[in-house]
Amino acid sequence: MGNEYRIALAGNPNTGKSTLFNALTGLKQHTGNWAGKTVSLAKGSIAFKDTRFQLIDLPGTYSLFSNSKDEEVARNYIVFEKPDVTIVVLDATSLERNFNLALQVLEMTKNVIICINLIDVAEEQGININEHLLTNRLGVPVIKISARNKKGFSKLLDTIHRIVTGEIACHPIPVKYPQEIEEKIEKIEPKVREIVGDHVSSRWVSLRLLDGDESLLGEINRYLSLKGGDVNEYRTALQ
Ligand SMILES: Nc1nc2c(ncn2[C@@H]2O[C@H](COP(=O)(O)OP(=O)(O)OP(=O)(O)O)[C@@H](O)[C@H]2O)c(=O)[nH]1
Ligand SMILES: [Mg+2]
Repeated sequence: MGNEYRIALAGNPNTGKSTLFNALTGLKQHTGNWAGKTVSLAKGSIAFKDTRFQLIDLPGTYSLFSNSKDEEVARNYIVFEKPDVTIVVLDATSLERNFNLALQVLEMTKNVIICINLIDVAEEQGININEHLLTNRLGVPVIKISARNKKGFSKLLDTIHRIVTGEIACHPIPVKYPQEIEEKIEKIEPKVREIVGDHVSSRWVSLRLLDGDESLLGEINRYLSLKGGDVNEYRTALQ
């Protein structure tokens, strides 16, 4: 058996992350029809072809800033623990709302799969989703599943496998901001890149610096000091 790859499950509350996690790992994470059930990181392992995937069930969040402990836990895992693949689980019946978080994840990390769950409910409601069009628009694989009915799993597992083995590459589209913000990013980003290198997305850090996210700065400091860097250089870069 070869490497074990870490695969994180992110998404809004109640989109079926734990249902998917349980179905794939055979474990019994708490699930139910209310938000906020998963509060800490659950981990479970599965074998697929010549590899193992360790799945990490993250708390459900509506965004990935520093608004709550759950958001920090999910964000820190994606940005600093750097899973090999992050699966964003979306509710097929509320795609517009769910895409907000998906786009945030696409800014943070490259290897992303957009997993559109509850496709059974969407089909009942006559909602048609063109996953090929979405894949082309987003630059990462988009896969429709029903976690409860175990539909779409082989395609999902196969896609994870193809990403970790380098058979397919993800090129997430950058979210474009108004010109005023883009100009600021352009100014800050090269300096940020000098400090973070490839450890963390420099565009994402630049955006958070523009937000004035102090709690994130503390986290980055901790992370970089482990890697031998210093966050005070960020503050200088901002001036
Ligand atoms: N019909 C249908 N229901 C589903 C599907 N997947 C999950 N559900 C239901 O959706 C509800 C929420 O599922 P969970 O797995 O607990 O959702 P979660 O994303 O882990 O929620 P949090 O931990 O609160 O973030 C449960 O009642 C599941 O049975 C699906 O594919 N189809
Ligand atoms: Mg859950």
